[in-house]
Amino acid sequence: MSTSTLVTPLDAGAVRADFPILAETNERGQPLTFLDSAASSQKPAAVLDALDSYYRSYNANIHRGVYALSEKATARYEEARHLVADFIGAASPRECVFVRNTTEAINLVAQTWGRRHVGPGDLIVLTVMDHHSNLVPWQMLAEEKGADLAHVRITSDGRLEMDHLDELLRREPKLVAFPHVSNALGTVNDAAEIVRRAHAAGSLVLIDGAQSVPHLPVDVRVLDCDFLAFSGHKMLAPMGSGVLYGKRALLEAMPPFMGGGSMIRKVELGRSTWADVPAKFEAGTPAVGEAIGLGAAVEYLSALGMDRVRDHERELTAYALDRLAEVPDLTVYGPADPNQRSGAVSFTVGDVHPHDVAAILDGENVAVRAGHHCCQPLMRELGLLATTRASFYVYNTEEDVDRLAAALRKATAIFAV
Ligand code: C6P
Repeated sequence: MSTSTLVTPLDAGAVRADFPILAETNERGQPLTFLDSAASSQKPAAVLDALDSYYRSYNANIHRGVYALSEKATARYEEARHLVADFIGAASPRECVFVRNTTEAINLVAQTWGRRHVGPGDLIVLTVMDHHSNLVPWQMLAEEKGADLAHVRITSDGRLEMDHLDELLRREPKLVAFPHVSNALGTVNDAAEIVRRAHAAGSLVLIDGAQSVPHLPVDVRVLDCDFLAFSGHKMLAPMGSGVLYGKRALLEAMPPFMGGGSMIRKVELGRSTWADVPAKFEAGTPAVGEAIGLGAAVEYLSALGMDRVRDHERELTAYALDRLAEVPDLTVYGPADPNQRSGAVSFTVGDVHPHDVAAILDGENVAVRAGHHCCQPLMRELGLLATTRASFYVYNTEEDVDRLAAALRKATAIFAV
């Protein structure tokens, strides 16, 4: 994790100008304070333009047309794969499979690598803080195969209990899968250390990067993870763009996920052989414009610099934690140290229902998320049904945090907390 002070800070004010939606006001003329980027980020003009330009000027199916338009679309789609590979430090673009989102990426691994390699009595280690997307696919696999699941416990401030991880690793799990950054607690887990320990125990490792790849520098060769799953829509790219990174030898040895066009080498009536990776995992017509949009998003983030993105969010989070501490009866969950957490800040206000808090904030055009954040087991562990969550990104400023704090004070006054 970088604590660089050498780089010039990110100018969030200037960044905002790149996001047309942030200039919108609601019907009461209130500016939009968008604090729900952990659910899905806004999109800069560069991404909107890339999508628009694909559909307006070179929309065509890829990999099969022998005409200029299709060749251009194919080239841009594969260019986007190169950009993504560079962004996460993959050894080759072939290690990056385009999928719809993190959920699909994890299901792909569970249904291909998992079905082939996990058998009765085998152990898969997950964590109590996992999103449903990294719980349910493994539950489905475990049920089918008679395998066992175990979950690393968390400390009272929402960090993984590394001693418990070590205890579970002594059972030599087939796979350890965990969130790099928790969407509900904001915890930044020490991914490199978890990978090191898991590999020493002979396990493969899948990192759920849905909340890390958009927000901090992630290099798969530094982390040495076997798989990394992430969603484009949380990192400035269009919905329907996502990536599964896998080490090439693993991807090559895995059976296909879905069968159909594009993923084959030769089809006979009774049997087929498969294309090379990554095409083997990209059955059917892909989301071409969306992948090209992801390429544009990655270029945009790279130009900002992921160290600067991380520094900006850390500082904004520190500022937010101070402002939120001034709101009566407000409890923040997750680590107190901004160095150990992301800009996803979950909180409750007295015993006011988190949805009611979010509704009052919406009245001020402050957009936050309320609910279990697809982390029901974690909420149960915290003794909660739900939290309200504000989450920050490159375009958020201290002014946004001030508006959040002011709206929260209004909520506490209304509910007489
Ligand atoms: N979290 C939120 O927190 P998809 O829907 O496939 O793009 O991403 C799923 C996912 C997986 N892992 C983590 C850690 C996540 O945070 C998410 C998505 C969103 O608001 C929606 S629940």
